[in-house]
Amino acid sequence: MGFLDGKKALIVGCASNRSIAWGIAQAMHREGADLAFTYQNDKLQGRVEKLAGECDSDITLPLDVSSDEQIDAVFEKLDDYWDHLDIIIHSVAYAPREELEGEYLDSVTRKGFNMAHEISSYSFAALAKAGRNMMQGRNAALLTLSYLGAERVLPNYNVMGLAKASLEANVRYMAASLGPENIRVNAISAGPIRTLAAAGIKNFRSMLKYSEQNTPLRRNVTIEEVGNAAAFLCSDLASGISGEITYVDGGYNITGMGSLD
Ligand code: 0WE
Repeated sequence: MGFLDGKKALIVGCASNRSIAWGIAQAMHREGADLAFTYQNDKLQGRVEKLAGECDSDITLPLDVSSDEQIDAVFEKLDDYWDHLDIIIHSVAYAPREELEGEYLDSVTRKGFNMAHEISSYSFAALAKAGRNMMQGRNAALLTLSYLGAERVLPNYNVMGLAKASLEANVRYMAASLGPENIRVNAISAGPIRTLAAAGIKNFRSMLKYSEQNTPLRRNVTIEEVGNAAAFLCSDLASGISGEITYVDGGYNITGMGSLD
């Protein structure tokens, strides 16, 4: 008996076995959910198929969230496998790499701003709009991933901070829209984790070290820990929680100065 027995979940944003979405998929599979995965492009298809297989899933669908046609197609295809949907995981973000370093005003551009907001925030609402019909009458739940840079200024996070601020507001507006249909919407604000998305980000190693030293738990969090919190938030155990941003960051967000040790 798992706490997600009988639930059907669509996982968007799994790119490798280091993805936060993969930690979420594993926790949900362990708790009894049936899973479907999307892959961003042909290059990732094989890898995602293999990961899906490890979760006893043979549903993998192509999805670039910048395309409304592809978003609609995902739910049309999903409808061939499942007659309803209980959970959508959105674990997707993008800003041009050059805009994730240097001083904010030097690096931000109109194009980078628009792309960051479209891929990292609007796509969550787009998935909700397209998946809404399949989620009726099910105690469904949507979950996205945010970061502290939404609320505080962090070096190099730059335009992604604005996009995550938009995403967090999106969580609240979507929760208000979908609440009357008993669909809940939440986010997890995770601490920094070494994933593909983090690879190549300037000074990421120093950031991990800094957060390890200055976090109340004195360590970084794992995709397994984010996965467990995500599984809870999307389960009926969290039936009273909607519109919320839950920190899975070892307590880092509560600190004012960190550690002097
Ligand atoms: O939200 C993120 C990163 C998302 C991300 C990553 C990339 C890398 C590749 C968005 N766009 C891109 N574009 C690329 O071309 N995180 C929470 C991880 C992260 O990214 C940072 C961080 C942290 C933490 C960037 C600068 C500073 C800190």
